[in-house]
Amino acid sequence: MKKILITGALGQIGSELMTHLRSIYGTDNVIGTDIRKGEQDGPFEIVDVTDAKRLHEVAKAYNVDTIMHLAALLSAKAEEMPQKAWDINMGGLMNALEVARELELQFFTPSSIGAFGPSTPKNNTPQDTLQRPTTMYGVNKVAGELLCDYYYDRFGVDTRGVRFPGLISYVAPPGGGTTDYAVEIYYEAIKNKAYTSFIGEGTYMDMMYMPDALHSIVQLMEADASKLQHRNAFNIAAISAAPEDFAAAIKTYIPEFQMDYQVDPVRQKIAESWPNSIDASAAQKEWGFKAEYNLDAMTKDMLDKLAVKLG
Ligand code: VAH
Repeated sequence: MKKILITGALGQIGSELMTHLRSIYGTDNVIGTDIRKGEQDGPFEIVDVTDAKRLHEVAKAYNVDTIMHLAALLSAKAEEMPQKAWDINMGGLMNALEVARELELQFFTPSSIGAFGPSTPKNNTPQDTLQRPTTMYGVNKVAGELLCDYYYDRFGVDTRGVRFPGLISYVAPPGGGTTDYAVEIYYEAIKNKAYTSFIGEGTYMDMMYMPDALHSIVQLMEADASKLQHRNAFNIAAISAAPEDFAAAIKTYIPEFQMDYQVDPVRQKIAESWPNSIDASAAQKEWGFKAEYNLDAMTKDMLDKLAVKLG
């Protein structure tokens, strides 16, 4: 992996992954693409992943050896517009896989804890288990996992992926996700010392600080392929927490912080269909995955960084 094209490069993961990869492989070796132009300190192209021809053209023109496909609609947005979500999440994925097959590229795309459903074991969810998600996003993620396995088995494309928990970051805010509350709470803690959570008390989900997510992508992509038994959907995990756990962690730094609840039934239903905690032992065993940040360390870093960012 040394010349990389990222789709969805202006999104929550993409924007930080672009910077992270450029710090490792060099700015000119990481080409960002998205449906709109952002301010860029390196190569950037406008690409809509539903335009197969354009995606192929850009990958070929830059002579990349890797595609990191991040462009997607997240869970809550996908429930608002399920047909469009299918087009983007599945049509875009197929186009990206076809480019990887035709140009013989290494391939990364994330799955999610959203690939599990209400009938999946909720606590310490196993790597290999029942996956009957009840959201369009979850259907997309399970189908995506299977499609990436197929492209490896049938065409030999070196596809790899992880099931991300809810990701928390202070750079590009998420859009349209169920776990977005865990990002918003930090912004509101700095701005107003108060937050109204749209996810209810006692609703546990697995979460992860963005630095751990970025490190896991590079670690997996550079791992010895012969050691990988689960290529496209490694469970990874860091912090199993509910809204009240975030509030308590914030209060240790901002004692006057207050939280109340105004539950959004759509996102609450999605959250309740997902696991409470995830077993990441396969990733630990096959490629040495290890999260560095716990809830307290993430909270301290988020509040420090947002205090500067928000002035
Ligand atoms: C979402 N942040 O909320 C994404 C993620 C596990 C959650 O997939 O849809």
